[in-house]
Amino acid sequence: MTDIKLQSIDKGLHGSITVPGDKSISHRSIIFGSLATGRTTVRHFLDGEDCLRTIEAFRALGVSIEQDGDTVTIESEGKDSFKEPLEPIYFGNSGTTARLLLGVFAALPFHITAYGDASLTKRPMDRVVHPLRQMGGKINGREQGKYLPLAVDGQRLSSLTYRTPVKSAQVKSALLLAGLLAEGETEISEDVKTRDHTEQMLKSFGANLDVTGTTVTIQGGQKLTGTDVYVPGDISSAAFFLAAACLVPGSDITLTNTGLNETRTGILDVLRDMGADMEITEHKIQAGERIGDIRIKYRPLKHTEIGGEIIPRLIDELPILALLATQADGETVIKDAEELRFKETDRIDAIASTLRSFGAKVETTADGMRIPGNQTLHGSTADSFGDHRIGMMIAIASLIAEGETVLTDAASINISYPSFFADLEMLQK
Ligand code: SPQ
Repeated sequence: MTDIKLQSIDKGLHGSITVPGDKSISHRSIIFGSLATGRTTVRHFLDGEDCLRTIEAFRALGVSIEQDGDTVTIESEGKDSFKEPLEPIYFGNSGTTARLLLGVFAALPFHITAYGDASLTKRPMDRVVHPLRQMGGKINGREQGKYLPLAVDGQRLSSLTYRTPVKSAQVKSALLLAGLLAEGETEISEDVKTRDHTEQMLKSFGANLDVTGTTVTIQGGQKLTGTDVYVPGDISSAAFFLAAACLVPGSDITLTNTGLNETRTGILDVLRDMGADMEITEHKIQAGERIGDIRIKYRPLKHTEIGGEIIPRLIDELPILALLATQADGETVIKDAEELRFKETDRIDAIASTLRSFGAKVETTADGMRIPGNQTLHGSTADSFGDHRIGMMIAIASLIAEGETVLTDAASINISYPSFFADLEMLQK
């Protein structure tokens, strides 16, 4: 447990930073690099706790993975060279590692047991376990396999045609991975498009897949070839500083080399809608991922309504958007975001209780919240509840709260943004 004391600031944020690599893309670079034959070099990899769990899982399968700062080199002969792990695999706090690797483990000829930390042990795994069982997967655990720890008896999987009942890129990705390792053609459809990094990366590792609307079709048995991956800055990490610039008068910052994949840029659409003073310069596409610089200057924000198809495009940004809403010119409504209840914490409750501890009014609903604007925040002792995004939301709130804020369990921020406080300090110079 680490506690950090924070104060409000009276000078705007200035300067330019590149936030660490995208967490979703970093995980996938290790997964696909391990499944591929040959060498994969990953640059600007996120050296955060969650992604390290994915590296450790593949090392336990015998894959050679070397890490030197934010460069990772994977040497693999593909899945046929994997070995049965001798110890249970630890997924830590990482939902992405757990869901995606269950899709891989289900298809390997091994017995593998896996477990997670206290938070992950409460998050539902049946959303991937049920469809994997339809493919012939044998996965067992508490409450019919709903929760970790889980025991996987790898099988030869058959193909699947499936419409996902939950808005989840992790479910889609787990099933595409299982489909890649299965026999026959697997077709996954979703009602609303979720982040598509798995699809982009499959293509850059040489796989063929068809994407038509919100349906992805993949032929099993395809071989992947190692490649080089550059991981763009994580827009979900950038979001905290985009918000800080909108909150602290006089701010003018630029976040360079940030991922601009359209399935992740809902936050930019909402900020524009709220009247943010923002300029985006897109300069490259690498391995299907759009990358560019975002310059943002302080300007008071308007209230808004966030719901419908945009939700999966900004799901991880809702904690920081809720903080912004407290400073907008009227009531902001967030709806259709029931998935927030299945994250590292129940984020609807965690956001509300955190903002209330700063003295703000928030009304929660089953799938979102209503947040009045023009609220004065008062420094508070606030716990991250072990949730990195709540921890960073508290740190940004402290910049405008009257008096001192004490952030308890600040270490959770290492999950996705180990250099968060160093970057915040840099923008205050
Ligand atoms: O990996 P984890 O713990 O699930 O991380 C979170 C986060 O806030 O970093 C969610 F708690 O991001 C998920 C995201 O919400 C990462 C992700 C992915 O990489 O595929 C997809 C989203 O989850 P889901 O449940 O919508 O598939």
